[in-house]
Amino acid sequence: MFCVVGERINTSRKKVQEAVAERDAAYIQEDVKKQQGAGADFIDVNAGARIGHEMEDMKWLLDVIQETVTVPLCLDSPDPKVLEMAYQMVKEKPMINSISLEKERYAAMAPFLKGKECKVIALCMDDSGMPESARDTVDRAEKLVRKLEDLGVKRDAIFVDPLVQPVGTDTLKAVMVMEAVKGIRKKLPGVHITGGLSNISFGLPQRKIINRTFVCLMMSAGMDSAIIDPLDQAMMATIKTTQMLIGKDDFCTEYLKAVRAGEIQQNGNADCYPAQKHGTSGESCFRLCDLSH
Ligand code: THG
Repeated sequence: MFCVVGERINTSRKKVQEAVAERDAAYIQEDVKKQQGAGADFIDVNAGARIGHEMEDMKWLLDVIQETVTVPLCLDSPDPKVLEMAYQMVKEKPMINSISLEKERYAAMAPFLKGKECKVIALCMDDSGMPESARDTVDRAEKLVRKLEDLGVKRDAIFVDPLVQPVGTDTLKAVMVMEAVKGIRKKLPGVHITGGLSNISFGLPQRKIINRTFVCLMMSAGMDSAIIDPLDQAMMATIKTTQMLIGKDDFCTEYLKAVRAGEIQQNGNADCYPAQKHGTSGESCFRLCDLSH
């Protein structure tokens, strides 16, 4: 089954940052209810953007979220102390986001992961930075999985993140990460592959089209999880449809279920089309479309 990690509770998003600063619990609770309803398997929680407040912001968010939803959480922080605190607070077994090959981070995270049963995202990042080739990414993934298995983490609990880089800065970046996913799938059977997808479109216009198309390609390469906005219905529809097309939806059951629930509509899920055709809604979209005339 494809694993959707809902990305919306992140203080790098302006509205979330404001809600956290003002301790507006209702805003956060409304959001996570919607993410759970839309089919998020995990909800990512990242409180990193208000420098100096991460610990208290994370605590507050975890309390507020767990009052409302039961979906397990993906604890997103580079700080092992924040992760340890958060781990103690969660009611459901979480996903830890993340560990990497960076020496300091790895050394601090290793004792934390020992003996715990949670899922963990393993970033293909080391002290030299982002991977520079598909081969480099796969080598890093192999190293990470070997080290995590030595700590006692089960392969099925490891979610490798090959790190998506913008195609706008180097047109081969998408091909590179797809080749990396294929390599990881081949060399490390049984591991999960995830990642934030929206980086691919950074700096380019009409980003959602790029992100949706990219998710198909990545799933076809072997990605089986993604950190995305589950309220983006077109993205969710694309993921379900792709699962079917790559042979992972027996009897097309999940696809048909989503169609019956009104979640997959061939025109209704696109952002621009209905507003342009009927001119009834979507003001910003309308303006963009007008520019081309
Ligand atoms: N890998 C892992 N974890 C991650 C990432 C990753 N966590 C954070 C990030 N990347 C994924 N999460 C988000 C959350 C929100 C947004 C994008 C990625 C987002 N971005 C808006 C945009 O791009 O246009 C701008 C923010 C806003 O709305 O103000 O919403 O790669 N393991």
